[in-house]
Amino acid sequence: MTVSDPVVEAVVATVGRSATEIRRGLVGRRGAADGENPSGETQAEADVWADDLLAERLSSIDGIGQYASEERAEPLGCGADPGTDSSSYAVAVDPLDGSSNLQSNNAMGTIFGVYDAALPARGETLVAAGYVLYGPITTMVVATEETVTEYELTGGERTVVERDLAFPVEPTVYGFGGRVPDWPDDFRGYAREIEDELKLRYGGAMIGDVNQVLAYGGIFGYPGLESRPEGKLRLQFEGNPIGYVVERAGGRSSDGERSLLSVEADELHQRTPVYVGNAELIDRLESTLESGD
Ligand code: P6P
Repeated sequence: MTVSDPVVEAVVATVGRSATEIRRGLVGRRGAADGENPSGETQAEADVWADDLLAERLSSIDGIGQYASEERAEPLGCGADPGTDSSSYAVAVDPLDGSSNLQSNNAMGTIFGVYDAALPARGETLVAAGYVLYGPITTMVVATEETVTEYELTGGERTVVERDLAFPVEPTVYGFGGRVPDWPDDFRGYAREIEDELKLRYGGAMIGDVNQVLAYGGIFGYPGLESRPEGKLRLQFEGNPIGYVVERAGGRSSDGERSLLSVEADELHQRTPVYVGNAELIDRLESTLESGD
């Protein structure tokens, strides 16, 4: 099933085709590269390689005016300025989300967001977003204005496995990042409630954890920490795309106060607390953090 917007379809098809190659290319690229990404994190060889591969292919799509990624300090200009020319979008990518899981051979992902605005941009300007999950099976979830679709990827082709993907009504699992002693008291109180209600599922790569929440219902969060109130995850490359997917599937996203898609975007690599899940759980979280209980 293709996406109606031809530029978005070209992005989705390119990411889907590249995912098979990226998965194969992880072998032999598990070591640390020489540099750090703009967030100051050590890069894996696979981070740099996947970013170069996606940059070359996505920036050559007619209608893509900017390519930006977690691995690059600045966006790559590649055509008409996004947001001004109606047919020009910006694509923001986390080429390998959770690449620290390479060492332990655990799930990882590729995240993309298609913005109808120059980057950095608010999530409300997204026209599509999605992610690839490198699990036992390589799957891709794509959200557009119309719907949310899950595909299985084999040999560069994508096969629909679920149309109109919707959040399960009953929440089952939760996963919260950061160290417990580093959680602010109000979040820790909320986490204790959730621990009594749901099952822990935390794998260290946001895409693996978010996909479990989308499959089983529940909540994923990487909170603002005492040591780092802005949290760890990046708004442009992780928070916005995942917030868009979750909200299109009938869930909610939040930075603790508001939808992630409403958060002002001031810097390309700005971090934000990220919470996504069943609406009731997110509503409860925001009430708790607001009251500071
Ligand atoms: P921690 C991976 O490095 C990542 O950016 C997300 O994919 C993941 O949710 C988080 O960081 C894991 O962080 O502190 O648990 O290693």
